[in-house]
Amino acid sequence: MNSSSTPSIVTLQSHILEQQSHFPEASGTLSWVLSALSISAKVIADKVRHARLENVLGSVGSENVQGEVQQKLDVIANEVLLRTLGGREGVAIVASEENEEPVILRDNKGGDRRYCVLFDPLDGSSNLDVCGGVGTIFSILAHDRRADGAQASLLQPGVRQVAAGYVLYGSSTVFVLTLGKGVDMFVLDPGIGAYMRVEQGLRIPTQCKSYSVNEGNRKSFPTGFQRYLDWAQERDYSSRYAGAMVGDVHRILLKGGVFMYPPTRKAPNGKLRLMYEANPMSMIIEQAGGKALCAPGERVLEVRPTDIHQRTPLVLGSAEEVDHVMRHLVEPVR
Ligand code: P6P
Repeated sequence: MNSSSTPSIVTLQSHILEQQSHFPEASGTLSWVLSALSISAKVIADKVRHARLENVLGSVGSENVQGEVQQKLDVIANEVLLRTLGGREGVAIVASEENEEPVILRDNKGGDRRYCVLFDPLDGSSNLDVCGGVGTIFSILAHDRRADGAQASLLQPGVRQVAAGYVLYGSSTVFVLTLGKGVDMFVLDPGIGAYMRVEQGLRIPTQCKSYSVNEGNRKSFPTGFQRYLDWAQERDYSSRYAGAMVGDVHRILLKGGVFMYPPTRKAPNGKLRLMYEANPMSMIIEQAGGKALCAPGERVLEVRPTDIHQRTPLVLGSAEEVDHVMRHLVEPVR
């Protein structure tokens, strides 16, 4: 095999520097922020893999700002991210699912561009005790120095994200990233401690007869969703639901299909958080050629946020599959 056909070895770090080289005016600040996320994910992956051995499974006996029981690893993963991002000059503010208020790391002095990083440190952590897939989801916004306080700088619509991605701690540790010019996928090689690029310019299949939703809530879904489920089941759609968004969405990114968290009686605005779950995942899916809507004709990424922990209904995945859902939401299908 001659050298031109031998695939090059590209790590996440070299990929980030390669992308930075396309922006001559770039100072490298964003690259350093992404590097902190990469290191955090390695540390979290190690702690997830050793959780049962080091007896850090289970809950801490308290609830987070969402009123959800905090797992011990939620707190540990949150601390890892706060500490690594805190060490990066380019990070002005961080906001986490686990913290009620944003953490202001640096004031507005200094000329360099800075960033806001929002994250769900360990999404789906209730799966940990049963060795299910869990993940970290992150969203990066340019810090708005003119904004009046942290909340104002954070409350930007998803279309303003400069980068977004997730890490899936599953049968392997997968890092999926978009910088606004397509989606790239990396797998951690634990032997050398580096994320190796395995896919560049990922495209989501345009259709796949598979949906992902918690059907236990079916009776409290708006009737349009119930009509869609009847329609899909009459056409032999398969159902896949892991109860952890990162694993469910990753499967759809690679295989196609549609993921939904509709409004329910318990969560009338949907359960998923806009700023650090729906927005980053929607950017990934749209960058891969899919769709992400919160209602017919309403892109998730265009929602103007009013609170960093606000929730949203969500339908995302293959363009054709999202269309099938939306068609049933707007009118009864004859
Ligand atoms: P339910 C995990 O708690 C999470 O935030 C997402 O990862 C997941 O998609 C959803 O909630 C699962 O919620 O109500 O189906 O258990």
